[in-house]
Amino acid sequence: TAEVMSHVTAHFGKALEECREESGLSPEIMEEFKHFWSENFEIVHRELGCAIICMSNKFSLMQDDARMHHVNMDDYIKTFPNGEVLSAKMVDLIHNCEKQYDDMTDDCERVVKVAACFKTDAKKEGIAPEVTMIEAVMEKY
Ligand code: B8M
Repeated sequence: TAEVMSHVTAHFGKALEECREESGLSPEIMEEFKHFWSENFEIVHRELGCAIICMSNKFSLMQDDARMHHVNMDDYIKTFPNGEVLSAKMVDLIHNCEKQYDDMTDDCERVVKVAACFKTDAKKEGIAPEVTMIEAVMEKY
């Protein structure tokens, strides 16, 4: 659900500042990770892909090939309130997007494509949170 996704995003987003330097993601491109879900934020910058890889590695959510670690992602989502209602769906959506861009060899470029695909599909499925929902739970993490 969108409510669960707001928790996942609020927690995951905390790793952004630790990853700014190595990813080269400037605050001009993305000020806070909650804007990932903003209607007017376009997921197009290679630096955002690099940042997502760096952030995912903080929580062991990716394999060495910069693809999602299915078991760890499932476990991670389940650590949030009602996470068990979102985990399988989210892993499925992300994996489906990964398959569409599997031929891309630049990890950062590929991950930003996968992330954009995931945002579109999560909206279609009605599990994309509003930025205000993320703001409401950010203080918990
Ligand atoms: C990575 C889980 C964090 C969930 C927070 C919300 C949105 C972040 C989206 C990135 C999804 C892209 C997953 C990367 C898979 C790379 O193949």
